[in-house]
Amino acid sequence: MRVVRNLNECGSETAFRQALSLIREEESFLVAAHVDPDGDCVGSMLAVASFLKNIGKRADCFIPGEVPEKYSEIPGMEERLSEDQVAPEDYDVIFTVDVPTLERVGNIFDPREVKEVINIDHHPTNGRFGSVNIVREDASSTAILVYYLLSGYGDGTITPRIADYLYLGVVMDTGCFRFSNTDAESLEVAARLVRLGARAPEIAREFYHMKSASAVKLLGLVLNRLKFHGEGRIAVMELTSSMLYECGARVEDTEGFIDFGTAIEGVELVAFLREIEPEMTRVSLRSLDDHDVSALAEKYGGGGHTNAAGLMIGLSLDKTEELIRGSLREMLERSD
Ligand SMILES: [Mn+2]
Repeated sequence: MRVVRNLNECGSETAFRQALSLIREEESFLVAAHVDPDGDCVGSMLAVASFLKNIGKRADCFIPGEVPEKYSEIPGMEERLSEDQVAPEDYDVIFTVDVPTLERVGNIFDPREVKEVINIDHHPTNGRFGSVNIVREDASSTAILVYYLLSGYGDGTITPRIADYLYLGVVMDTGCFRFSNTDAESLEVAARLVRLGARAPEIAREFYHMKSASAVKLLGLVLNRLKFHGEGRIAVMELTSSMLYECGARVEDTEGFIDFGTAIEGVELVAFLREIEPEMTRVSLRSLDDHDVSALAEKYGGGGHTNAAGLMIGLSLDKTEELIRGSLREMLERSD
């Protein structure tokens, strides 16, 4: 049985130690998230920033671009800086949280032109661009790694509010403890966070389960158009711009739709295609078991994890559907 590893056993003892000494020695920190931030990214960012402030440091948060509405109202988010307000070279340390590549953080800084970068992440595609890299691919969420880091600083660093932030990260990245990355470590860290004051049922409902009325209508349309291939082992979902418009829904309302595909008995591979422009389609991929969708995503310039990945293709929705359907069929054939 795998047990929670403590800080020293976390696979990158040196990185944790270096990060902690930077935290002790330096004064000003910029905590940066990735574009289209998810719950893990937002929760990890707010946890780090809130902790730094609690120990008397100067800490600002930065997210490139828009933030989904449900995350924008979390306490702490109102202080985040936008691209035109942020001056990365003014800080002693830049923390990147859940950020695999500099492109994902909007290229707001060049690692050679800033003092220190602490890169804390769990993406297999992480570019190790930091002066300190706390990167563990087998961690279910970045929030878990932040939990270790903050606990390593000393007792009492994780306030109930910080526990909420970190719990949000674990919940969203494990699909409320259902995805294949849900392991003993995730559950044990979650239990510790609940003991430290995280409001488990409220967070699961507010951020994971609850949807707006227009989102549910849109889900109905998407499910209506769901198609199966490969004897029911592949499910393809599609969303056109006009479907969004028809329901008065926003793109962020589609978060979690793809999980309805993986919930279907017999389905092993799911693609969710979203029309961005007439010749631009966003593809989200999910797989069960050993099917590696990150390899497919990387082939087209995307990335992700074995069982969850994404990419953008400069093709129409129909052309993309053809291409992805073919690739998924091949993936099944190879595995048989
Ligand atoms: Mn994450």
